[in-house]
Amino acid sequence: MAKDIDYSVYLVTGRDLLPPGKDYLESLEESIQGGVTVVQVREKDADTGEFIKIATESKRICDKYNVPLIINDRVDVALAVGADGVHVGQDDMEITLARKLLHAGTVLGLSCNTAEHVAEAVKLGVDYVGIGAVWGTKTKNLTNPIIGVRGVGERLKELDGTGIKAIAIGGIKSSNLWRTLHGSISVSGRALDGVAVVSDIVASRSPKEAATALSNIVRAFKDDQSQVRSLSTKNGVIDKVSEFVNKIRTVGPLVHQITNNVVATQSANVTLAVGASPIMATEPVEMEDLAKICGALLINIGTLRADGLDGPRLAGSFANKYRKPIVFDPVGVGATSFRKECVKELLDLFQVGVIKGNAGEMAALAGTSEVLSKGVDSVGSGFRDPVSFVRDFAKRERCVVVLTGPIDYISDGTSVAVLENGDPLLGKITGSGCMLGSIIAAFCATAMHEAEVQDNERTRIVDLERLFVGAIAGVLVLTVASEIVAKRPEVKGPGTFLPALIDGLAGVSAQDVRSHAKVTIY
Ligand code: 3NM
Ligand code: MG
Repeated sequence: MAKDIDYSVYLVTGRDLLPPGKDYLESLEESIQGGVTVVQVREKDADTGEFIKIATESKRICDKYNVPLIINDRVDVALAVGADGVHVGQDDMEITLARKLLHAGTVLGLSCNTAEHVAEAVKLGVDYVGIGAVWGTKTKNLTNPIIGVRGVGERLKELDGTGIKAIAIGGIKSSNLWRTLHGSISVSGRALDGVAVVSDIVASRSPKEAATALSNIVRAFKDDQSQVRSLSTKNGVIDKVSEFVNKIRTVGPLVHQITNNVVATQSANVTLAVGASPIMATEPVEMEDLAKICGALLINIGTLRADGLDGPRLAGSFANKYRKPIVFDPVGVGATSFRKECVKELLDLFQVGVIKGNAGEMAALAGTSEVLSKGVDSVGSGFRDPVSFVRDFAKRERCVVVLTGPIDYISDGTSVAVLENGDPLLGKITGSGCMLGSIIAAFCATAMHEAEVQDNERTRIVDLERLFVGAIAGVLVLTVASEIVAKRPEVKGPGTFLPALIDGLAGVSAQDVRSHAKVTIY
């Protein structure tokens, strides 16, 4: 039996990346003190004697902290220093031969890029696979394609039913680590066991801090994964929604919104009307301060400019860092390649909690031509099987998905809520979808506030169960309010509907929502 290794923060050494004046062994020791759980000594240019010397010195430090040591590529060096394992690449010694030469119980790891590599690793019975490259990297000349977090998730699925551990490698940093871990969970629910990192630790002047930042995120992620609740019966959901509608005015969550200039004023007004406080800020330098104090972040790309991307980039990264839910509204994403590229970049940079869009936007995001869009509006009636679509898409994106239209579909990847409320006038004013994003963000903030208070602990970065109810609450409050005010005598058309809707949102009660809600949960 191979040794049980904690793969959480897997340091791969890279002496050539050390900052000037930083000693290799000092950097290694500091990184272990920061939370590195396993070390791979990787020497691509050293002669055998030098490699053995470096490995021996490294092992002395690893032993002091009881951290396992793995040697890259060289079975002879591993044997010479008594390493715990060997990591081989696709072009290195065959696993069966390495196994034959090494002592029983030596850990064997294999670099994998393609599905075939993983299938081979399973057949050969390696102890772990290193999947990559996830992101671009300057540390190694990549000969295989970058696979992204979704590619990692597809490789992970191939490991179902095996005991093989998995780490990801390539361009991983604490700034993209939340997204790396979350975005790579396979559709079967398999998550990474850890991440392998070179430059984010080695090139740092303070490798201890760099390793601590990585380690904190991996540990928090693993804690999150171990606690999963569910409350998806219809009554359970409506009870929770009523509770949030009652609670939002007491909580009064601050909702940071980066939205478009067509709707900014009315979005701020509806946020106030439902009982939350809006702050509409776009300046990159204030994003960290805002992430600390706000209860949720809304990012709406409606009038995004190339020179305005730093705001959403930083806001999203800091929202992940401070564990605030992100509601993402990819307005008109199907319309232009600029929008598509922005959305792709942003969704790869941070982990969102809710994605909201109409059928055209969702189809563009999911990469299907089943639904066409014209500008920001969706064409036709939507998807053939919207229930399956939202469930699969939510599962793939690891977040709650809200598909809007005459009927709204919401999923957390497991349950699907079908909501049939709303008045046709909602489709006759501009920005009702954008308002919905703001209201969903306000209710997600309320849901997460409850988590903080009840659990008296760090909230999960994507608490699917709570965000699912938060999203349903947001949709119900807007659509029920629209039904109520559309019947008022002063409402004669879209122009009089908008102010009446703001009044309606300010007055809608938990009882109104309960009595009007047309909800089916699948
Ligand atoms: N192997 P950094 S990427 C050693 O894709 C290595 O197999 C890779 O370095 C692979 O953390 C890589 O600095 C380098 O990006 C990773
Ligand atoms: Mg190699």
